[in-house]
Amino acid sequence: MVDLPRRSLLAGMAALSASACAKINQSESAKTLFDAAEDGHRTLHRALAGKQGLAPEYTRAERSPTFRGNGSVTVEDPFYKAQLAGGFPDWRLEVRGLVEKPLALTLDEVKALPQRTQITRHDCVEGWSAIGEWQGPQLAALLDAAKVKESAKFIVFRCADVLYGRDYYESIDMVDAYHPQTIIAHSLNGEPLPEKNGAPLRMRIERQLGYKQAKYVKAIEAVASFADIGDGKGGFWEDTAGYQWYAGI
Ligand SMILES: Nc1nc2c(c(=O)[nH]1)N[C@H]1C(S)=C(S)[C@@H](COP(=O)(O)O)O[C@H]1N2
Ligand SMILES: [Mo]
Repeated sequence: MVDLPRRSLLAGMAALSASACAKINQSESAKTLFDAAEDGHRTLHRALAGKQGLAPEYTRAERSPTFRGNGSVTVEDPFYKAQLAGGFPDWRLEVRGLVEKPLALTLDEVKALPQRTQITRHDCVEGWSAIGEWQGPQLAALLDAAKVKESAKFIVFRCADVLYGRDYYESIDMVDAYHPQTIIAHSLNGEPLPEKNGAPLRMRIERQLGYKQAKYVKAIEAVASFADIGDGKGGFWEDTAGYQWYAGI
């Protein structure tokens, strides 16, 4: 029952991004239509899944033997490189923006929060999937600790890597930010995250596609709008390739 709408939505999205996306984006009226279609997809997806519906979880036996790296698989920043070599002793995860209590947490502090472990399937628009076991605190715990203000409407993830000359970033709305399966993971299959998969911390937002799963997260920012960030579309691939901001599976 649940699988059927999920598959047809994914197939529909793949068809849309493969064929129509680039052309549709060219005219303003078509752009409005495209946005309306995206809103429609979000509404439909939320209606089908329920506001806090869970993405499927799998057993340990179903985990993929290897979890490939995609997009950036290394980070060039010298501070990052030095930290990676030493186990990230001086790495800080910032929680900032529209919050009453900005935070700068060590990796140990992130690991000391209540943890969630989930075995989920990652779907990349490029046409591959992998099942992995992720562990980390729920994003909600960090947002609650920082006391996010009422005026915040989105959460932006700032990453340490530069891809094709641009800082990678992503953003989600508050429904996904507080979703129980939205975690900031420090481990994959029981081991600290390898560099290729986003060490030391990467997002898991399980009801959305691969490009939303920001790796190398150095800051979590609560904002009222992402119009002034990057090209204003809410993420690296949204800005550079016209990918949909809401990438529900
Ligand atoms: N910071 C950052 N996050 C990123 C990317 C990236 O290049 N940089 N690539 C995205 C894409 S397109 C996918 S499919 C997944 C890949 O995650 P993996 O490398 O762990 O397989 O990370 C996403 N998050
Ligand atoms: Mo991807």
